[in-house]
Amino acid sequence: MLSILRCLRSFENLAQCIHVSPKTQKLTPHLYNYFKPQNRFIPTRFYSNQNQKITKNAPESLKYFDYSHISLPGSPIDFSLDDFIILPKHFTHSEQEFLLNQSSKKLKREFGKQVVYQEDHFDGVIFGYRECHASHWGEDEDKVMEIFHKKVYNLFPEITNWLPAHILDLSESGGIQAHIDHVEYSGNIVAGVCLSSSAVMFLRHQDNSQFYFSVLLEPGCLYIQRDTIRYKFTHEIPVDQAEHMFKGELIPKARRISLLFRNEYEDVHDEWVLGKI
Ligand SMILES: O=C(O)CCC(=O)C(=O)O
Repeated sequence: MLSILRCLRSFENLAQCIHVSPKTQKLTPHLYNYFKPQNRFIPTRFYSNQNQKITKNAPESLKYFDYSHISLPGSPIDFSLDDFIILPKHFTHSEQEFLLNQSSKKLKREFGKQVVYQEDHFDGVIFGYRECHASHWGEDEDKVMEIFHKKVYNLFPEITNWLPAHILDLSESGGIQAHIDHVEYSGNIVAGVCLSSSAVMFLRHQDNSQFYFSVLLEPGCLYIQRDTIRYKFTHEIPVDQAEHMFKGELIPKARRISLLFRNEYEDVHDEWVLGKI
């Protein structure tokens, strides 16, 4: 399974799979539900986008977004910034510690006691990392699943078909180059639990890399890429410490563990992505 994900991850390989014609693209009824205010499954106070209704809590969440490169004249308009969501401090300190501990144990069972990072992914997307799928969590499985349900799965009542969680351990010198997760490997949601250190993630429009926004992902946050951002924007975490600038501040880079949650691929996503309907 991992090798499938790996070989499909490269952005170059994806280029021909993710052609979306802005003229023909429409939201399927299924996906459209996410955009209807009454069906939003995350409280609106967490949203931030260009046409947002700012609620009293918005400045707190806006702290984590830098939109200064996203409103250029002539920029593409085939997306919604609502489709990248950050829930800061979503996990308590004890939940973070517990998940970190469980992830380290799982990585140890998978790779042995010695921590050896792979220098680069064979497709050249990830550097200085270890990763594995985690469908089983050993003796504390029930507690892990309880947290996943409470803090991740329950935010998406319509989704029942989750792939196994994926653990990514990036070393201090590691990073992830710009890519879009393979569109036929998983569905329209990619949710990430951030543990142990902060990172700056850049999201660039697939047709114009100068057209981007960045987000500050602090430990304890949950972030969600969905629909237009998941399909039309690449995401990256720079290898180079100097590039971890967020709103003029250098964010120190350290070892970081993330847990990634993806729903299964369905034809309905495919139709939307390929602009068939
Ligand atoms: O670690 C993260 O938050 C991002 C991981 C990622 O880009 C990926 O697994 O495709």
